[in-house]
Amino acid sequence: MTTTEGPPRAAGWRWSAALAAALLWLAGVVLAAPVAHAEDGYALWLRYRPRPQAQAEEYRAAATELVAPAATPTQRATRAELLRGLEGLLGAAPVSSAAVSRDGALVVGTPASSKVVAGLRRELAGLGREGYLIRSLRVDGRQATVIAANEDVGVLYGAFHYLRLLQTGRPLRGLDLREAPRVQLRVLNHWDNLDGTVERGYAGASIWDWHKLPDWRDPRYTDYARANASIGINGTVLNNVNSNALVLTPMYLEKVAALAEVFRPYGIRVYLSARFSAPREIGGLPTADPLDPAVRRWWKEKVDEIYRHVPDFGGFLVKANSEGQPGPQDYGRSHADGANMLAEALAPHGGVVMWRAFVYSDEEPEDRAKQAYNEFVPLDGRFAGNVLVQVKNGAIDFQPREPFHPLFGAMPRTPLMMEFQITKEYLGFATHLVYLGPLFEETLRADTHVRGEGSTVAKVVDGSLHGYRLTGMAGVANIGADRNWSGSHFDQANWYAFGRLAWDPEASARDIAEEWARMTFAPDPRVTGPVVEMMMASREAVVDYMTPLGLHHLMGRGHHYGPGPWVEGGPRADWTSVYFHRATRQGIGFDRSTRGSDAVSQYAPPVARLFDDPATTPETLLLWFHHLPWDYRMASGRTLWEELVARYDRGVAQVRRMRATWARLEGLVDAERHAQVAAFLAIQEKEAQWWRDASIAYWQSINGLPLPPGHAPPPRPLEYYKSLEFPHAPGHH
Ligand code: BDP
Repeated sequence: MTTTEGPPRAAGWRWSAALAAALLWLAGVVLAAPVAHAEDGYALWLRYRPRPQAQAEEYRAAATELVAPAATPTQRATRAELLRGLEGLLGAAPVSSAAVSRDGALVVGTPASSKVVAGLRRELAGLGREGYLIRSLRVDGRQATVIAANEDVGVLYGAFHYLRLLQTGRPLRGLDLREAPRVQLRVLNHWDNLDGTVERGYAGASIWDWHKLPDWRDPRYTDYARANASIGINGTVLNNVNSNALVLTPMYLEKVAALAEVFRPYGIRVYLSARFSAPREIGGLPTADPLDPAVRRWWKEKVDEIYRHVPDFGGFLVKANSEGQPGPQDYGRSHADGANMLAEALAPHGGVVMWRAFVYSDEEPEDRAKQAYNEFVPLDGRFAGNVLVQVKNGAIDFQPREPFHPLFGAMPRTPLMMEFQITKEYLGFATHLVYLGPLFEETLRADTHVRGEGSTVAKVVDGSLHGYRLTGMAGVANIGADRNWSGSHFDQANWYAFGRLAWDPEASARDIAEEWARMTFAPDPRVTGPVVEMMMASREAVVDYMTPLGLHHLMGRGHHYGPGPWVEGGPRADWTSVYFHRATRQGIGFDRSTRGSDAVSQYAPPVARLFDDPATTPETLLLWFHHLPWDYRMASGRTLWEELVARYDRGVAQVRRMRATWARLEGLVDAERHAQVAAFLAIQEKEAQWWRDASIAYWQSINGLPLPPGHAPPPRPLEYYKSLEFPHAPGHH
């Protein structure tokens, strides 16, 4: 029996062993599957997913207990964030303790809230309200990590930095970090309307549910505040610059107060866009003249009323005498008169005015790029001490590429604030993967030369060049009610990069991308390597397929979706594409040299000289500053026309490469986010091709030139591209 039964038994054993092995393998696959959670993007870069076993153990040993005060709302928010983060990352939260009792204590606080930190008072000097230090040291003979700051909000920022170290897989030993923001006001500008729509918003409706406020405080507001605090953003303008005076009425002020209360523990102040004509619209006055005593009194009382609702109200953002908005010029007064009136009302409460320099007049025959400078430079030194002038990064309007705005460096006696646009109005909306870090960095590192070499825009903005008392940076938000906040997973990186650069305008866009990718996906080089490469190449790609070689403002009329280089006519010349590209049978480009509109002379002489000569103008800005013949010889040896075509094709090819790179990440990135990014990249490729084809078809209709060999002709006639209409494109109301 044994002998006869032997083999089958053995076979049976082998069979079940194989089955068991297969089951084990399957179980392994299932257990090792990267995510059981829904990865819908809601968590942003604060995902706090478990670290691999070995690292989690190392981290746990460095955070065995938490010694953290919980007496104030900010202290409680800090403590809650640390517990939430550590629990997520390490699988278990550290024990809470009133004092250091074991090795691996994490001690957080200010000199007022922590005895340990009180001992660090001297080291905290110079860090201000918001700075912090993170240090490994010994406390009562125990090994500890201390997050210390002068004020609670600094500790909160330090806690987020500490969590970032864990999220990005950095070591926790021998820490000695010291950080303080280089810019004071780091502010989001929401272009949100009271009816719930968002001007230039591509992430759904407004996150502010005005109708249900103040009684319903959506928990999302707290997550919004957490996300902002995690990157150092300390202010938010709730409503559109094209503003509605109703936001200043008591009913809305109660709603504003409710939001301010949610944000306060996170160090975020609330600001409002003020409509200049509010005294007439909601105040019953016959005028809004800033020099009229009744108008001044009205604003003073209004501001006092706002501060009764919101004691730490930040101040006003104002778009005046721009694109039809009311302003002081309606009464023959200057921008300084208007700003100073509001500043006077805000000053006793510590509020500021952020007065926008985005002005240009439809009656003005002058090059639109020159108008803000012409308007504001003569006012330098005439603004009250609590006014900042907020200047867009470039002189036209948030294009894929613009030279830095000539106002930077030109108003040494007026704090100039940077305004970037995070929402991608002119860069493909939410579906195009375009990382804006390189665009922001390019502007901030540009050298104005106003005080010799090294007078970068960053040094203007952080106040170090001219000794500004106030400093600020604003970002037009890309946040909406979409589950993933920004309309696409990768657009979250632009919110992130804005915050990090506002904190440190000299930070590197690549480092920020790396940090974001580690937190948002995983600190795994197989993922972050390709992701960062995609991100870093993406901005140049969009420039190439939309507006290469310094071309600008060629997007569809009004909504700015898709190509529209043929746009002409209508209410005003400087809202058309032909105004900006000036293409003829002979040549293309806007002559802003000394022989043309002379916009170059608004820059400091070394920069002006560079931009005045096509031979020394960077090719990336060539057609911004020069009108050149189609056969102009480029550095590559190609003619301008050949180069233009090559750039369009290079842009499309880059998007194809991004798609291929992303496809290879399947399985390394959770399926949910992978699928959406893949689908969006397919849209981007289709639209990049559309941009290229439509643009080339149009230029050929003007210059009559054949395509250089090796470049495919547009598949459709120009008339087809011109016939496309998008009456309900998002963001345009
Ligand atoms: C442009 C937008 C417009 C804004 C304006 C502004 O197209 O919707 O109102 O800028 O910044 O980019 O005021």
